[in-house]
Amino acid sequence: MLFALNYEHHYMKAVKTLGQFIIEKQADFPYAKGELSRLLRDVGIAAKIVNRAVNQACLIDIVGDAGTMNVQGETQKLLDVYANEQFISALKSGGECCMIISEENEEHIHIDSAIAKDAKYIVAIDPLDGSTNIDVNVTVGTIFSVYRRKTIETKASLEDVFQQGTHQVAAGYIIYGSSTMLVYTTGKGVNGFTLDPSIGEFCLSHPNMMMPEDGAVYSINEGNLGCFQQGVKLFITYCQETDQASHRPFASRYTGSMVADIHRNLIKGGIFIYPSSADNPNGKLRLLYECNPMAFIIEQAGGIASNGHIRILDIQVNDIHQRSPIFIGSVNMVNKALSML
Ligand code: P6P
Repeated sequence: MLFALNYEHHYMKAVKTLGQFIIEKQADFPYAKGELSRLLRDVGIAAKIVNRAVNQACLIDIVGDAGTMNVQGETQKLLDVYANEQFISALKSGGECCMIISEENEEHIHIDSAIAKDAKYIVAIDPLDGSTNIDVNVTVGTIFSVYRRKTIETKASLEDVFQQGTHQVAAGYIIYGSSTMLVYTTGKGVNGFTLDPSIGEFCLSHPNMMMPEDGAVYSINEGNLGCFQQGVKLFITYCQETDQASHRPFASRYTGSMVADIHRNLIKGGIFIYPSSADNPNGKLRLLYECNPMAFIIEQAGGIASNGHIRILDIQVNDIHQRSPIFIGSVNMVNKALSML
C-alpha cells in the first residue's frame, strides 16, 4: 500500500524537468544568454535517444562489435558508434557547440555550419563508457565536459581544448542503470535527474547531491594488483583490515563502468581508483572526457580527485586523448590513500 501511495504521490507532486531546472538556474549566471542552457538541452535529447537503444540493445541487434577500433585501440561496439553519432548529431544541430572531442574519434570534430557560426562551447565526451558491459546487461554511461572557447576572432582550434579542468563551465554524466539518470554541474552544486519514460523527461530527483566525507566502499580492479605501486597495495590492504571503529573491512565494488562506480560512491561514499601501473604508466582513463568531468562533479559534491600527486583539475592538457591515474571520492578516503603513496 505504501509503495502504491508513493508511486501515486510521484505523479501527483509537481515534477521539475531538466529543461525547467536549466532555465531556472540560468538566472544564476547574469550574463547567460541561454546558450549553455540550450547546449545542456541538446545533451539531454541525445541521452534519451541513446537510452532507448541501450534499453533495447539485444532486441535491435545493436550489441556486439562494430568491426572497428577506436583511437585507443579498443574494439568499438555497435552501440559505441551509435551513441557517438547521436551526441555529435544533437550537438551539431543545436548550434551552441563549435568543436567536439570524442573518445571514439582520433581527431577533434569542427562544427563550422552556419547555425554554429557564433557557437562558443567545446564539448569533450565519452559517448558510451563501459560499453563492454552492454552485452552482459550491466550499467553503462555517458560522460561529458563543456568548455567555453578561448579563441574568439579566429576559428576554434585545439588551443581551445588545452585548458585545465578548472576551466570547465559544465560537466555531467548519464547513467543507464536500473533507472536512467542525468547528473550535472555548472559549478554551483550537483543535481540529479531521473528519466520518467512515461513522459520522456528527466525529472529532478536528487537535488544538491553531496558526497559523504567517509565511505565503506573501495573500487579498483584488484586483478591488476601485481602491477600496482607499493602505496596502492598498502591502501588496498588497509581497506581489507578489520577495524570496527573505521567500519573496515570496506566492501569491494567494481563494475568495470566508471560512471556506475563513481555514481554509487557519490551517493553512499567511497573511493574509485584507476592507478598507474607497469603497463599503463599514465593509468587507463582519459583526462579530457573521463577524469576531468568526473573530478569537477565530485569536487562540486564535496569530494576530491587527484592523480596521486596533484588535483586532477589542475593537470595541464596537451593531448586530447591523454590519460591520467585517478584517485576520486570521499575526501577522507582519498586523503588516506594519497598518504600511503
Ligand atoms: P578495466 C571502461 O572501459 C573504462 O573506461 C571505465 O568505465 C572503467 O572504470 C574502466 O575502463 C575499467 O577498466 O581495466 O578495469 O577493465
